[in-house]
Amino acid sequence: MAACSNFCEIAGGTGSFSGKQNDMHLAASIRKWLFLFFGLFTFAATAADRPNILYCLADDWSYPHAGVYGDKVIRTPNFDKLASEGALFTHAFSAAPSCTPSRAAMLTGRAPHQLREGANLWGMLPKEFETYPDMLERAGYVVGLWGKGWGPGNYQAGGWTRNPAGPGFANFEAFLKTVPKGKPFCFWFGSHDPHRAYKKGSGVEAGLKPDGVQVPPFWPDTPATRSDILDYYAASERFDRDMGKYLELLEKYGFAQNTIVVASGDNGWPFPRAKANLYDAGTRQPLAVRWPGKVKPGMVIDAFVNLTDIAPTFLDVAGLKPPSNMTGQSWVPLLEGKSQPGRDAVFVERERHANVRKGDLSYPSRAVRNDSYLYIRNLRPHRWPGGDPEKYVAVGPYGDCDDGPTKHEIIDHKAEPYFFLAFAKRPAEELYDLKNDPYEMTNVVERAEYADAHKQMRAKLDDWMRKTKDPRFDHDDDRFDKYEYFGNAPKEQPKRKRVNAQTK
Ligand SMILES: [Ca+2]
Repeated sequence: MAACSNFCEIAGGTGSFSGKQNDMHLAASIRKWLFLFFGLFTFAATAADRPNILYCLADDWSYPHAGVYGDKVIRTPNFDKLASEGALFTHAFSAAPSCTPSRAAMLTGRAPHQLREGANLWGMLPKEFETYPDMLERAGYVVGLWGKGWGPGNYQAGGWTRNPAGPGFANFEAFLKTVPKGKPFCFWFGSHDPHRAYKKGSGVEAGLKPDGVQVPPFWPDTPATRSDILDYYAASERFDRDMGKYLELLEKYGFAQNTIVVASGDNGWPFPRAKANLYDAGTRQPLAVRWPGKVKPGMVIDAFVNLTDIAPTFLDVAGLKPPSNMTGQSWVPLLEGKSQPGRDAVFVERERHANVRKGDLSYPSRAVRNDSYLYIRNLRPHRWPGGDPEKYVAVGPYGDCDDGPTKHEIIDHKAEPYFFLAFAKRPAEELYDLKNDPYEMTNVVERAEYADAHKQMRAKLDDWMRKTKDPRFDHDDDRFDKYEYFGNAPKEQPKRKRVNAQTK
């Protein structure tokens, strides 16, 4: 029989054996064959149902700057709608308060300190670290990117022939037209907003009113600061409007019901004591996920999540098992309303941000944040946290902080306590009691009443650094200071060759 001969070939049978052993072998072969047949059938069924993935990523957008979080000034109707149709996260954090390592962590699902040169801004991502777009592409997804993907940095130096976030397209619609019928897609919308520079007064021009602005108490509350915040808000609103156009295109092409949409920023807002710092203003992120038919509309998820979870989440959504070397964890259980172990704290870190210290030095720090405390360990406390007071290479004095009116309000007038909080040298350890000090302004690490909390948080961080093989767990390991910086070269050094390095 033809069917039998096919079956026998698949089962590996030769027809030359007999008796009990033969029966057993035959039964095992049938099981193997049935497994193969139904296994393939199941895979084919799943493949057809695999959702599309759209990631809308803002650049330097902070929590809680969206209407849905209660901000009374900023207008973010699209993010708010996305959250109301899906899940809103209240405790999402980027892995690092800096574009390149934060994006590298999203793409690889691994903590920046595991990514060698990938831990630094303006570095490179070694090709050995696989990214989720590549893995999804191998599994049959069509992948694409618009705007800022992984970076800034030099992806060619890492061995890549395209941005690690995927191949670039002129726009989302052009990409959608290339997706063959029946194939799932995964797209990365990398907005350049609300990254600086801003047109001064653009917030007021956009109709935003300075009166309602909540100025964090670690900045001077002046008209210049308020105006600077409004300019940042106007740029954030532009991201929201652009995201709205993406959502409209999903509707237009009939993809809205079978696409999971995720929206977040990559690191905190570009202001003093915010971006490039491990305080919440540098790491805490807006995050909403819409997944029709899967996520209950209006869900609010208070569990602690890290954007390192992006890669394992997207793989899980696509029916793939995340590799065991990923430190991130899929959000799918949380999105299904289940609880998940390990969601009571996040770990954040920073290495070299801009090249702003003599000798190309980093300002290495690690931190653990839970509901009660933020504990930060500054591993080279004799260095300037915001960069040297004299310009070295990038931006200007204290150049880890992007240039802007709020920064000038502080450094031009040496305004206290703001200068101290943003730019002065910091102790080796910081501990903030978040219930009593939500803006993280009073370091209580040396107070006797916090001795137990200090000990517990320190042990948590030690455990994480040991478990994830953080090179800085060896206090003398300075490898992150020595990796090449692919941004502008210092004046006293010859210009390095830069290939297609991104500008932002
Ligand atoms: Ca950024």
